[in-house]
Amino acid sequence: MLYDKIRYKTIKEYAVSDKTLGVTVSSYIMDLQREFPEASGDLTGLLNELIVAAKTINADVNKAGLANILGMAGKKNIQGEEVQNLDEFTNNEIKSRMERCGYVCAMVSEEDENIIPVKEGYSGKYTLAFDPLDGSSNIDVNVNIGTIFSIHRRNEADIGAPYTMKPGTVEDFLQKGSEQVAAGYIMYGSSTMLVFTTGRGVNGFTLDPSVGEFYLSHKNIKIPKTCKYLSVNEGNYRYWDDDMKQYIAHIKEKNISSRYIGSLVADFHRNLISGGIFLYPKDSKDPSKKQGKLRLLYEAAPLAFLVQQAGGMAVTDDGTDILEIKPTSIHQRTPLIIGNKDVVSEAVEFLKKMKENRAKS
Ligand code: FDP
Repeated sequence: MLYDKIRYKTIKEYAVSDKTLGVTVSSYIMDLQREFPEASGDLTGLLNELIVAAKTINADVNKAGLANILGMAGKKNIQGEEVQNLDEFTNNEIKSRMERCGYVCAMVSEEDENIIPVKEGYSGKYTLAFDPLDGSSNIDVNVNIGTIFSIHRRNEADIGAPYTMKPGTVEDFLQKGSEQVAAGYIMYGSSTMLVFTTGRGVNGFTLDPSVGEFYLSHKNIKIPKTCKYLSVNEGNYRYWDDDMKQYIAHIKEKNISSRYIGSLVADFHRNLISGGIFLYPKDSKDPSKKQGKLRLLYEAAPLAFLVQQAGGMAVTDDGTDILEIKPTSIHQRTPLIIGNKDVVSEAVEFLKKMKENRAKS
């Protein structure tokens, strides 16, 4: 009894106690589950499986240079991009771990054209969409890369008893970002971090490689009020529309520094911790990517959920809330403006005014 009282502190108690340092991610997730006595434990199980995958991927990423797994795998993915060996490693690691965990009904990965079925008899009540290795153009140059994930409950009508549920369908994935039950990323960098939300704030956990465990290191992350950084690929300037060109010129007049890594997870993480705005607008560079480069399901929506929980905001370049977009296909792309709420709102206002002025003239 005494043990129970000491061990099973509520999240609220953790939040006011400095003893949170040293809390492992699995114990944190179990405590979250205890706040929902009716919970089946499936989400806990799913997150724990993902964490194991993350640790394995981390090990692969760390020894990439030694194990000769850098470089191209010699084929293109469905987005027409070169697939790198590490992309394949990470994609296979997540797929093989999740396909028989019993918690997901199907998966969507950036690297697979169609939805990925799970093993027969293992269909569960969640969907998992993921980008196994985001920022892959940075792999060979030892710059931060990451895994992004987004979890929804599958369509309610298909949730049944364990081991009897039907396979997942594309429809299960065509849900708004606002309906995510959990989302986050693992960033492989100078230290490896897991940052995630289940809709009760954002917390960051840092991997202690000597122990092989993620510990709570960034409690209840809130994006700072001051927007320190502007992150955008200005190499695309000539492909932007005039409104976007003018907005970027406008924001550069402010007290802001430019930072662009070219790994979404790393750019997002820096801005989440230090304050900033990240933009990937639509451009005319590639006619097949009319809606920008980033994908809604496993890039924009999970990061939008995180930023919203951290007090920020994510929209498209016409001001649509990313979390309110109902996808029409699993690899849908979207323009993305994400970061400090005030600055993102101001960007929306600016772009709206430009459009109105153009309509008038
Ligand atoms: P990458 O192509 O290297 O995988 O969507 C993928 C992504 O990287 C993001 O991580 C990153 O923010 C963006 O594309 C970088 O694109 P640009 O090189 O066009 O700036």
